[in-house]
Amino acid sequence: MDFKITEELQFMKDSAHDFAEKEIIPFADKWDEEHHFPLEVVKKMGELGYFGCTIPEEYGGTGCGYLALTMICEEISRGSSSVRVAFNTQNLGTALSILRHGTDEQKKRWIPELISARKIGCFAITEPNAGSDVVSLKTTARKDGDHYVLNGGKTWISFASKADLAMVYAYTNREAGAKGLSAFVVDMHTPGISTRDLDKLGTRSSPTSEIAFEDARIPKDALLGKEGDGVKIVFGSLNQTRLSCAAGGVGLAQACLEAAVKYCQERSQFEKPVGEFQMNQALIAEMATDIEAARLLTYRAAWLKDQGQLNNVLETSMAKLTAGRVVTECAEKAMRTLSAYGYSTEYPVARYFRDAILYQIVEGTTNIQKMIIGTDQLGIRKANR
Ligand code: GRA
Repeated sequence: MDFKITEELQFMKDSAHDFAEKEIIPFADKWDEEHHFPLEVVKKMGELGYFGCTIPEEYGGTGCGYLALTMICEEISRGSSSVRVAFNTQNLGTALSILRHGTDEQKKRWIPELISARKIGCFAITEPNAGSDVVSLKTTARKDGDHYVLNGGKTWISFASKADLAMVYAYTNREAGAKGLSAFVVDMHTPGISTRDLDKLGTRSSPTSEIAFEDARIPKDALLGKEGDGVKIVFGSLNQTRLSCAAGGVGLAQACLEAAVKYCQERSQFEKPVGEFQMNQALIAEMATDIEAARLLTYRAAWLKDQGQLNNVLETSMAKLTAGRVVTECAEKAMRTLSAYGYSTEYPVARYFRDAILYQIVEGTTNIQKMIIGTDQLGIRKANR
């Protein structure tokens, strides 16, 4: 077992750390307050190759791997959990699915645009009545000559209102059950597609929207893979997008720890720094230890993917479950450490607190991760299929 991080990986992590310090952290609270989507920063990240780690050079990527992406994603999320979402919209939930299931022509056409962030992506799975239960989604794609006609509605879709391209999951054959689900790469500027932004508690500089498809005609070459491949593509994709959530949770938890440590060192009460009090020391110790455990699970899930095990649903769910728990606990502990200053919107801890709970909701709730892991361990349904 080799826990050593290579010099190359450490360099990439440090560079992303510096990028977040300069380009994200000074502005993140203001963006959050104004619900501003920092498109220019996402584009810079694209230019720097942050979204190309899992994509080979022939399609414009760097090919440096899942662990590299995880470490970069962690550092970006330490700066702004909202900006972290771009790893999924530009790569893991879009470009990567095209790489795994698309034709050479589709790969050449869409992947370089997405990973460079010249085009903004999104992926549309969730619907008002289909959240945890993915296969119950209702959107349809009816074949009509050289086109498919999309009808239905999606909700809680990150970046949808800013997106040029969307991975859309829709039924081409409702009677066939899960085998009738298909995946499409859709031009979001197609007539018949509209979006409406939703307001939310946190992650406010990442826009989240509803999408309506009303007789939206998309060309037949928008189909990814074959008709009926949708289930394979969507579950294969969720197992990669969950990695960015695990990394994002770790990064945000790290920000919580750092804020608590700084406060403990700077704030004095009863004539000594509050870090001298054992109850605060206990909080810091718990946070640091839990974060390291979540980080190790996350790096291991990424490392397995680098070994070619992209279907490591069990290990990825364990990492996501743990990171989701740890980040919410760390946000609460940071809040307790800073108390009134944590609650004040003048410090980022209030933002961390609002952003943290998302990691128990997105990409499969905490209960869904427990279901995946529990049913695997009980021999009911193997997670790594
Ligand atoms: O045999 P079949 O033809 O009926 O197919 C079944 C199965 O073989 C079908 O799916 C197939 N399947 C898979 N195929 C390939 C299942 N898993 C895989 C796989 N890994 N690879 C139905 O399977 P099932 O076992 O009966 O599944 P289920 O009981 O219907 O549901 C399973 C489960 C609950 C785990 C699943 O639906 C699930 O993961 N739900 C959570 C949904 C989720 O994660 N949504 C996230 C939305 S996107 C998002 O949050 C964006 C956030 C952006 C950001 O912040 O990053």
